[in-house]
Amino acid sequence: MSIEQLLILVKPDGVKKSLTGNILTKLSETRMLIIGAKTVKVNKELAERHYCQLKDKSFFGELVDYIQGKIYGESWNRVLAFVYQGNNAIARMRKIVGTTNPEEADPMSIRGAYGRITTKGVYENVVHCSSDSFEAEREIKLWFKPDEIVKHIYPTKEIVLEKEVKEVWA
Ligand code: IDP
Ligand code: MG
Repeated sequence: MSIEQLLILVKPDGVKKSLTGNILTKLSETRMLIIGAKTVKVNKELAERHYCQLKDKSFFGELVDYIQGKIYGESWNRVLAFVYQGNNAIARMRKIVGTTNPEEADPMSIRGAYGRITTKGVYENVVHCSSDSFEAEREIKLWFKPDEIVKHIYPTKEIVLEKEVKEVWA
């Protein structure tokens, strides 16, 4: 048994369909800890970096639009991002999340219950779940800063920034 962390995203279709509560309830069956959580408006750069391994696929452009919530309009162009931690977390979460194609996913899984395939052929499968420990580390470091996560399994370092422009409360 090994302690793993992974990235879960409630994708824009999950946010728009108001499925966040159902999804988190289902994921809580694992008794894993949420160690990071936030709402993110996804820009093109983040979308492309998140899905960089799929850049040669025919559906890449539509996938990048999908994770940005482009077809859903201004109120819904966001995702909810979570870092979960637990024993063998990735395999256990993937099981509850279900397989990539929502039509083939176990109907009791999140993707099987709530996903759909659009007429353009995009798998709108409601949630993202890291696929292995290598991807989990890459994705967590892409989406979260160390101070947004309350437990660290990857090393961090301190750097001194000068002339950093930062938005603060006025
Ligand atoms: P995963 O999300 O189960 O890890 P990946 O192969 O990493 O699956 O694909 C990322 C996302 O791209 C999927 O969750 C799904 O939204 C979309 N996708 C994957 N394969 C296809 C496909 O063959 N057609 C349309 N969309 C796909
Ligand atoms: Mg994947």
